[in-house]
Amino acid sequence: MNCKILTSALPNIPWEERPAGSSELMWRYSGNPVIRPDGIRNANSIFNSAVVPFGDAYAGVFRVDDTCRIQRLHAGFSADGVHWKIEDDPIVFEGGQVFEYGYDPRVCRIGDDYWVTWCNGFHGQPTIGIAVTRDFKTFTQKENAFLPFNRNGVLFPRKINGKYAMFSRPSDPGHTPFGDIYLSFSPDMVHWGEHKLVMSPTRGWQALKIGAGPIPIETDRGWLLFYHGVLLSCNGYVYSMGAALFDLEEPWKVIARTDAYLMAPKMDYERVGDVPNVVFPCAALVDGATGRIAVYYGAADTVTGLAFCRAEEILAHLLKQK
Ligand code: BMA
Repeated sequence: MNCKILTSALPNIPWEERPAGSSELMWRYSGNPVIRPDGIRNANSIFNSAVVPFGDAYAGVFRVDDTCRIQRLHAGFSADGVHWKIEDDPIVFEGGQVFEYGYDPRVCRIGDDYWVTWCNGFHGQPTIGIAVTRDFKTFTQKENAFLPFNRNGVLFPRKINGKYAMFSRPSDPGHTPFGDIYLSFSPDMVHWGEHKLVMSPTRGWQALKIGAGPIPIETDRGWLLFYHGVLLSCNGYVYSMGAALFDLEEPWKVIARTDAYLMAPKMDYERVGDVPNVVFPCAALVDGATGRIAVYYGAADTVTGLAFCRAEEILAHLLKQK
């Protein structure tokens, strides 16, 4: 399929070709999991984390649950996107905002700024925290985007019709047995409004709730989003991954979405861990020149895995489903 990925080239993207004999649209890195808690001081687990190109290397913000089992955010750096040095100490945000715990970060580059959004503990309740950095050393926390309860705040990498845009997933204070993806706009990253319902749960792997994953990828066919969907089994929640495509200028309009998942818990490290049966994507690297995509996902709330796909194949698959 002929399509254009409207992002920069990233020749040193971590990459492995689809294994011989496989017809999967998304395949796992053979060296998974790429990030484990071993060797990071006081780390119980590292998962549901976000990485971006930074200079000619990579940087990221990582969810590290510590040995008190409090969710913290740590910065990390990598030359190749596979081998990571995660800081031993959590990020200490400047800006004087409330930060009681932080989890499931996303990082979005807009101009020279790297915006971090995450599920922020605000007087005991989850909502969407926002901070900005230019060097992954000093982070300035801004006002929360929304009132509690909310999770999975995911920014768009450019303004749309002159405004910042963010997906989010209104929730409850607990483990939220429901959830739709909404879209909100802001002129200044402080005041958010013009809320729109984007997508709701449907059936099977995405019957219970859904939430946006990595930063949407701009293509000439629309915004490509990887997202998680959840089903409730007799043993609890199962988190899988799908993709959807949205209108470029009115991104609350769904062009297509996957009915079958792209990836579901299958490997031992996805099935066994602190929360079993979870693949939870939070970041994607994209090589705009070739359409290669590397998705980072939390596995069983314990470690972080890497999976690969090609944009033109995912777009062709989505457009066939229309
Ligand atoms: C996220 C977080 C986690 C949870 C997970 C599955 O939304 O709430 O704490 O276990 O989903 O990875």
